[in-house]
Amino acid sequence: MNNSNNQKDHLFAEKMLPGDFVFDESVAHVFEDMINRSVPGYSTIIAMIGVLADRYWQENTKIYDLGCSLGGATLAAVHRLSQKNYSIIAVDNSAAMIEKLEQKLAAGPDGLKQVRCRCEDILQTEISDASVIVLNFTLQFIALADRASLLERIFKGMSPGGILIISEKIAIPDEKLNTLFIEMYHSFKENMGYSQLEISQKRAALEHVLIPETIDCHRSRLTQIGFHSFDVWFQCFNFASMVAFK
Ligand code: GEK
Repeated sequence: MNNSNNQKDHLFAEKMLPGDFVFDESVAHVFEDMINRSVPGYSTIIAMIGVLADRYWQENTKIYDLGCSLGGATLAAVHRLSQKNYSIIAVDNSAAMIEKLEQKLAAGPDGLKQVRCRCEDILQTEISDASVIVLNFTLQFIALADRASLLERIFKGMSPGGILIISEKIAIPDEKLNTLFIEMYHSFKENMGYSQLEISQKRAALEHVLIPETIDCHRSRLTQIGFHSFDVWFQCFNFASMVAFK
C-alpha cells in the first residue's frame, strides 16, 4: 500500500551535532523513503515475508510483527492472507510509528481490522499461539544482553511448525570482506541519492544503537534455544534475512 504522506528523507543532510539515532516523529515522517533507500533489498524482503506468512500461518494462531514501524511486513502479510481468518499483532515502542500505522489501518479496507497495534517494548510483549513471528530489522536495536531471552520467549510462544523471520544488518567475520561489504553498501546509498555527509552522520548516529552480529552468532543462539532448519534466504552486502523453525 502506498502512503501518500511518504516524505523524502533529508534528516542527516545538514551538518549536525553528534547524537544517537531515535525513532521519533521526524523519522516516522520520512520512514518509508528512508528504509527503502537505506536497506538493500527491503522491498524484496517485505514481499517475501508476505509469502512466508501465507505459507506458514496456521488456523487459530497469531502473526507477530515485532518492531513493525509503519507496518511494511504486516501489510505484506495482510495482502497475501486476504481471505483468511488471521490475526496480526503489530508492536513498536515508537509512539510516532504506531500513531501513523493506526491512521493507515483506519483509512484502509476492512481486512486491516484483523491487525492490532501495540505501542510497547517488545521485551514486554506477551507472545502466545504464534505461527509466524517477524523481526524485520528490529533485533539489531535490542541490547545484546536481552537478545537471547527475547528469542527464548518467542520460541516458547510459538506453535510447532511455526516460522521466525529475522532480518538484520550483519557483521562479516572476515575483516577484508567486512570492509568491502560496508564500502559497497555506502556506494549503494550514494546511488540512492544520499550524500557522503548524510551517510557518515547517519552511520555515527547509529553506531551505539544498531549492533550487528554475525550469521554464525544468530545461527548458534537460535539453535541453542531449540529452533531448527536455520538458514539465510536473502543477503545483499552486509544485510541478511534469515528463517528458523520451531
Ligand atoms: C519494517 N520492521 O518496515 N520495542 C519495540 N520496538 C522497537 C524496539 C523495542 N525494544 N526497539 C526498536 N524498535 C520494520 C522496520 S525499523 C528498522 C523496523 C530500521 C522499533 C523502532 O521503533 C523501529 O520502528 C523499528 O524497531 C526498527 O519492516 O529503521 O532500520
